[in-house]
Amino acid sequence: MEKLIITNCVSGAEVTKENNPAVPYTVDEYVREAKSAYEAGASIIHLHVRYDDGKPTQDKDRFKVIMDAIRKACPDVIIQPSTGGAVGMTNDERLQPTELNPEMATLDCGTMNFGGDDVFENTENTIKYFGQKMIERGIKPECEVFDKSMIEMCLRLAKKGYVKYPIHWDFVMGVNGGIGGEIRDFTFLAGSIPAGSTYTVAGVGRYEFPLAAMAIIHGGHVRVGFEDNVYLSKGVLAKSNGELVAKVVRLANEFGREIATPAEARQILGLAPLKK
Ligand code: KMH
Ligand code: ZN
Repeated sequence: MEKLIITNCVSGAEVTKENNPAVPYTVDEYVREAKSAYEAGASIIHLHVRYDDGKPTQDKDRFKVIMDAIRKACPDVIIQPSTGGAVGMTNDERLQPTELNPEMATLDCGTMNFGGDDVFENTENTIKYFGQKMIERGIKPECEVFDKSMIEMCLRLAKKGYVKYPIHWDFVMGVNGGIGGEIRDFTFLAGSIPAGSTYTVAGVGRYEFPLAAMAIIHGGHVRVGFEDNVYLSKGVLAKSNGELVAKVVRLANEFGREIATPAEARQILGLAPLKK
C-alpha cells in the first residue's frame, strides 16, 4: 500500500484558544505548532492564518510571514493554504494566498450550512473561478468535499477543464450541515471517486481518529489538527498538534502502514520535487 500522507490542519478559522489554549494566533505559535506536527510525521500543513488577536484573515502579507516562518522551521514541508477562509469572506479575499504560488491549496466544492446557522458559500461560478485561478498559478487543489453531492459537482467541473485529473480529495466528515462521520459515510464517499484519485480523510470532533483508522486501512490519507478536533482522547485536550499527529503515526504503525516523508508525499500527489 502507498505510504500514508499526514496533513496537519494547524489552526482553522473557527476554533479559538477558548477551545484549546494551544491554538496558534501569533507567528511564533504557528511555528511551534507546525513544527510539532512536522516532527511527529506530518508532511502537509493545511493553513489558515490569524492576526495576533486571533482574528482569522486571508491577508496575503500575513500568509507570507507565517509561511516563511514555517518553512524556516520545517524546510521541506508542503504548505497548503486554505481558500475557504472563514464564512462570510469574499471570493477575492479568500483567494489571496494563491498569489503566493503555493504548491497546493484547498478548493471547496459546494455550498452548505456550516456548523450551525452559517452558510459557507461556494456557488458553481465560485468553484470555476477558484479552479481556473489554481490552474493558472500551477497550484494542485485539494478538493474539499463535505458531502457526496460535492464530488459530483467537482467531477462535472473537472470534465469542463476547471480541475485537472488525477483529483486529490479531502473528505471533511462530521461537520454540522455536511455528511456524518460513520463508517457507512466513509464507504459511500470513498466508493464515489474515480479510479486514479487520491484522498485524505478529515474527521471532525469525535470522528477524527475512527476515520483516520479507516483511511489507514483502506489506502487513503489522513488529516488531523486543531481545525478539526482539539482532543487527544475523550475529555483530554491535546497539548499540541504534534500529539494528534503522533497518535495517527501510532495507529499507522499498528496497521503496518508506513508514513510518507514530504518528498514521498510530493511524489504520491504528482507535485514537482522541491528545488534544492
Ligand atoms: N473555515 C471553513 C468555513 C477550507 O479550508 O478550504 C472552510 C474551510 C475550508 O476551512
Ligand atoms: Zn480549512
